[in-house]
Amino acid sequence: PVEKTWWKEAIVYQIYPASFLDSNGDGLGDIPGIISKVPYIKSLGVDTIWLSPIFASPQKDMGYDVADYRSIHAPYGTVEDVQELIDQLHAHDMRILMDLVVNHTSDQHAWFKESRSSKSNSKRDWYIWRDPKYDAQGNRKEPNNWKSVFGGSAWAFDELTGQYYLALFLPSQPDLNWENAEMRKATHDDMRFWLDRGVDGFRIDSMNLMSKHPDLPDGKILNDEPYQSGAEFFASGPKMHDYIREIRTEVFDKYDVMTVGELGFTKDEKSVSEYVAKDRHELNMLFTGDIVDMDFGPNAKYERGDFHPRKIRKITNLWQTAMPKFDGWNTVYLDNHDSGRSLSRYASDAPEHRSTAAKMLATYLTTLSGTPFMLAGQEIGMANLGKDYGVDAYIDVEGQNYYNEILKARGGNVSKMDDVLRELQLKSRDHGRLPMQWDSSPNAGFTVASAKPWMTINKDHVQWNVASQLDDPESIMAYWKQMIALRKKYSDLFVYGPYTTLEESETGEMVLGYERSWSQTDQKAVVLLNFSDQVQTVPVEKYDDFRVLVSNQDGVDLAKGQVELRPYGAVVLLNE
Ligand code: TEU
Repeated sequence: PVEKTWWKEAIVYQIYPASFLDSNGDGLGDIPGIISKVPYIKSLGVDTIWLSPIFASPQKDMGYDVADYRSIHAPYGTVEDVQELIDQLHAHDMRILMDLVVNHTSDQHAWFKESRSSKSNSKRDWYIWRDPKYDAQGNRKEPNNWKSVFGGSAWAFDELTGQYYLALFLPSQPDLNWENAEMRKATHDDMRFWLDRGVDGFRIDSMNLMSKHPDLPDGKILNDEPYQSGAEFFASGPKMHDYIREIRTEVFDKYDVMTVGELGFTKDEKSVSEYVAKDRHELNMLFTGDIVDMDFGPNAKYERGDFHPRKIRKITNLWQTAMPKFDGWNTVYLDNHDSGRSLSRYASDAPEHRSTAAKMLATYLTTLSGTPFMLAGQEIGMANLGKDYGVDAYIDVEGQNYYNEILKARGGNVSKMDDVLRELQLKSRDHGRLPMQWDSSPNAGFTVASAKPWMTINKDHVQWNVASQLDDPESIMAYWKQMIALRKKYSDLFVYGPYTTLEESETGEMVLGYERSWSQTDQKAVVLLNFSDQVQTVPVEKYDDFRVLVSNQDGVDLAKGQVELRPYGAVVLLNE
């Protein structure tokens, strides 16, 4: 039987610090703002928060460019404020995960400033420096053809010493050289700094990019563009597992921590198992990126690639059935700060469907095996910016870089950019970072009305906000609370119980259906989720001794031998 632990039963609420609550009227969220909402978060039934980076940073990538891991970005607060947050959470019997960003730092980090200062500096080798190459005409070229995740070359040239450094994200986010033992030790110390202050674990950013192939070979040529992915040589490299095991023995094993690795590029079952199989003693769980990539294009995120329920069926089945094979564990999630809202991408934010659809997705997130992660605002059905927002509303560097690259290729003709705007409207990282909608007042209660919020407040907050849902038993929030409570009440079944898929032939292609069971008590639940805007009929004769445990629609009558799922309907049946 599966071993039971607190981190398997946790329900995690992701907070994007800039966007949660501004307590001092500067237009940016902050730590005191979060502290003031601990009772609110607790009231949802959530027991753990994951805080995106709050550390000292020039904010070129919203804090994922850390300049000092032991101090706090001043507008967010101080180390003392964070201590207060940790203590408040613990006093409420809750836990906190921090974002551990150690694949790279900011170029403003003291380590990089030293490293860059001269070839003989003692920290030179803490980052990845290489000599230029030259083509036949004598033009300077990058050491290899790898492409940055945010576009362009993954190498930045530094005039001072005439070498390139590797930066897989922005040029201002140089990659650390994990081959260097002293550097590794320094990151271990930084981790201890926070664990000693009571932090309960980490979400590890870009976790599997820490080990690169030592020769840094050219990436496979996939198209005629100047830079190629190269991920086959920088994702899950040869020493990756050594580094994780070292972190475990040096740091994590000395605390009772929860560890969640962000896994990019690596998708196959065997490689994934090597991070989370129980007998490997590496990480507790992962974010496999596939679930947030379901509408990405064939070559790039912002190419068109439409969502179909078949995709979520396939990915859900894959990981739900894979993990038990190697006694591994996983996350269950649909949203984070790196994409559009799942409601707008995989379901519907159209006014007539929005509430039902948000509840349907909540049903998915709370009835699967794994540790659920929700993004703040999901509990009230926050959605993407609407179609009436133009390209100016999109301020994130990833989307902007892509837009500008295509615009340039099309000769700067803005009138030809509708297709790219369409993709930003779905998938831009800005949507996941929209300020929290607390009430219907001019700045949504996120900040005072006189302040200028750091980013657009979705005008739909007038209707979709916390205040309007708090006391409404029919609200999305009430449904979330109910689902979280049910997950806790039936934790054997929903957290630990084996998962069996219902075949497409049984449910139809637009409905995701699965069973959860717990043999010790003979309990069984059946979950039916309609991922379409049409009525779907699913036969349920074989569940004749079941009752409706919960649904986002009324009038479900099992006596008919079938369930008529309304658009985005969700029904959970239980044999009890
Ligand atoms: O993301 C890692 C990553 O691979 C991203 O490219 C992600 O897949 C992409 O943004 C999806 O559109 C992490 C953080 O979550 C992200 O916010 C940071 O920008 C990135 O690392 C660099 O630290």
